[in-house]
Amino acid sequence: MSASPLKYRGRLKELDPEARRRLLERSGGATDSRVAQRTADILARVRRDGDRALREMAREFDGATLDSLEVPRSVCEAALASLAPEVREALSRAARNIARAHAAQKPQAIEVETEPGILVGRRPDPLGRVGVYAPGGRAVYPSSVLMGVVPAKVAGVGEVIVCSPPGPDGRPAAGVLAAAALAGADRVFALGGAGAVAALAYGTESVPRVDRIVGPGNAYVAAAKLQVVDAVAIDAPAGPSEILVVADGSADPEAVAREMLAQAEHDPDACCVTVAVGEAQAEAVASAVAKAASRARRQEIVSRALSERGAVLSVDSLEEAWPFVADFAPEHLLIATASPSEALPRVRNAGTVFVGQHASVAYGDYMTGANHVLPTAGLARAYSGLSVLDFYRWTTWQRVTREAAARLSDDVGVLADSEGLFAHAEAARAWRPS
Ligand code: HSO
Ligand code: ZN
Repeated sequence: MSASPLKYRGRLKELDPEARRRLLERSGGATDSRVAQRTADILARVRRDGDRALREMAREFDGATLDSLEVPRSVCEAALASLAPEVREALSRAARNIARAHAAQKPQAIEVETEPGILVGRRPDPLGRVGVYAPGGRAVYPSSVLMGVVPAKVAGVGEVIVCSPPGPDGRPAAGVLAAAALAGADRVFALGGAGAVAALAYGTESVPRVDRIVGPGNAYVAAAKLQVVDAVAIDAPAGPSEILVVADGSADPEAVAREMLAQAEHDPDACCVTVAVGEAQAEAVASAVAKAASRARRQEIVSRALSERGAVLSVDSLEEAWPFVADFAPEHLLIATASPSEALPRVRNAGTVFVGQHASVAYGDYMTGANHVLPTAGLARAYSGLSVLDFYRWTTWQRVTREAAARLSDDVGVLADSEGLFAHAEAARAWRPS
């Protein structure tokens, strides 16, 4: 039998504080001070030199000489046309399901009467222009382009711009271009890294500034997003992939192992953990993981992820698992128990939940219609996954009848006086009953 590829194997209760900290305090490296400094330099360069800086950076970082920063629509259409037919059809099916799920989540305008004659309302207005970032390199995922562009289009965003780093040929990956065309992106730019974020945040001669930037990226992209929040809205910071599986005795250890491997293959910094009821089941999962890891196609990435942060921990009962789920706040939670729907209400702080062992995370990554751009590093405590709501801002209002104004005047005058704001008091009292 092969040696355990896992960093931690034991009882959850007996996990030492250092190990627990390592599992719970994950981060994507965006706040690393060297990354932050280099990112700040890039942002300043793009602000100062605009397109010229972007061209220089394409040469420096991507080895690409760009004639034009923008990729013509015809090139994206051609990329879509030359996809293998089965890939194009599967991608279309994914886009359709994402559109359906997100259309059903569109927000509504509301108005409530807080007192007779006082009406407070709000209305969702689609953003004018958004940028969807799509990484290059190891994480070229056309599926992620759909996850950003389709909900934005469903929300009615005026203009959706995709940015993705060019290869040496000066163009982003063909799959990214194809997905952009399929999802209906309005414009595509061959721009990557912190430079792309700067261009979207501040605008350059050829890149228009946007109102919000979404989509995952490497540590530099994440750092850049955090540094431009005074100019533009961003999505939840997202780092390396994560999965937490909660398994009872009914789970097939091999199915659990497959799910661990599927997230581990994303990134050597991925964090993959199973909490299993009973030592015997934990042992069965650990050995299934070892077996699966030994024949993983993306061997190096998988082994590094599992040996740095992989864990299979046992609990005495399911009850013991839920507080750990809430503390861990995983990007993906898979509930592999006999009654997974009963467990769902017990879940706090998960980016997205897969209910039942056959609900493979891969289905959600590609096809169910749920969004796979999700908070990581425990941020699921407060942030939600990308949704149609990210593509609106709210306009609020208050309507006040003449009679209601008269009834507000005295109390508002009192509060304004008490804050020493006398012009406020005068404005309020002007509509006193005469
Ligand atoms: N699991 C990844 C998303 C993804 N999976 C893209 C396959 N392609 C992060 O949530
Ligand atoms: Zn995935």
